[in-house]
Amino acid sequence: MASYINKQVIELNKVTEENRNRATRSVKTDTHLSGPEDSGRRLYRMVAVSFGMLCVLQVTLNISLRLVYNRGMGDKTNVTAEKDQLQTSCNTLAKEKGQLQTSYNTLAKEKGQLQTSYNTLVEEKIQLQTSYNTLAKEKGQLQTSYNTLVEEKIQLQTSYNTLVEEKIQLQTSYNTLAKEKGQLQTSYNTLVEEKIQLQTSYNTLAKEKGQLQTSYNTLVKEKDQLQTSYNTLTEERDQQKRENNDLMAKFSNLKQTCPKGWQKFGSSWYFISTETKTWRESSQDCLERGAGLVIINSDKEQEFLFGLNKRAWIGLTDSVTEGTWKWVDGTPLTTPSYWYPQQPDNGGDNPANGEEDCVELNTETRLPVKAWNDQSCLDNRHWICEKVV
Ligand SMILES: [Ca+2]
Ligand SMILES: [Ca+2]
Ligand SMILES: [Ca+2]
Repeated sequence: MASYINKQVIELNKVTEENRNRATRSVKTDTHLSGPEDSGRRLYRMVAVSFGMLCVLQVTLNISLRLVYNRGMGDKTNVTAEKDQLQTSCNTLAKEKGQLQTSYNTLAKEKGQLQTSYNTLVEEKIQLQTSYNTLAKEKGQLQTSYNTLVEEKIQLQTSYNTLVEEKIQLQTSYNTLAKEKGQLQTSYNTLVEEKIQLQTSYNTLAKEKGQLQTSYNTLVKEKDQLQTSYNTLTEERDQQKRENNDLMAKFSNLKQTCPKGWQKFGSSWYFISTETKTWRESSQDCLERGAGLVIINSDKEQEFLFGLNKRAWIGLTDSVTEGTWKWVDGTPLTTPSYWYPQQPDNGGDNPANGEEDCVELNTETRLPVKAWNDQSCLDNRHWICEKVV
């Protein structure tokens, strides 16, 4: 019986030792693997379980000792020995309990430190989380800025490429302009030289012009004096000529005799036709004779012509402008005029008469100073030519 109890005590010691080691390992493992709060809670639980098991063992030993004691007092010496052993075991267990209590206190203290560290870490974690969020936000903003910058860079690159192309074109234009400028400069230099030469020529010409102008003014003055002298001489010459002509005409008139078929009256000769023609044919005949259709200048001439007793054309017509009578030398009809009553009538609105634009001397009337009638120029009449001598 005693040996059996010893065996049981030894096994209990083994189990207790094993449990204590396992509890220690478990506490260490939990301390490393879990948070400080969970690991402390587990440690507390294991220590409580160990104490429970020790109490159970103590109760079991007391029951066993009571049973052994009840079964007999036979081997009292062995029982005492066994009792001592049990007492020793109990002391050992109490000692171990004290050690476990110490370990527990140490672990509780470490748990408090770990809890403090944990809280510190949690606060740091929160701060880090806050910093992380801030950084994430700033990163987002930076990403947006980066994207914007990338787009701007692309646009700038495009602008840069465009500017490079424009620069090349401008460079080409510049080279062309520089070439043209060189040519223009050459032309300009040539023109400047020519301008200097022209200026020299101009100065020479201006000087010569001044001299010529002086000569011209002198000549103009002399010319004006000569012109005045010429005009005076011309006027004197014409006057002399007119006087000579008058004298010659008077002398010739006195000396000459009329050609055959002409009659002389005053200072004129008159030709009276024997045949009849139209007014224009008659006028042409007079021109061929070196004369013209008669122009009547005075009552005496009118009376002389009336006395010839021929119904004949005279040199008066309004064929150019109806109602405006002119003599064949272009002079207009002024007084005196010798129209028959109610003439000129331009045909008197009688279609049978036609237009009446030429004047005849009608000797069938009785009054010599009222003997003119306008008649159709196409009618045939005698005619009278006059030649002033
Ligand atoms: Ca006359
Ligand atoms: Ca008329
Ligand atoms: Ca008439």
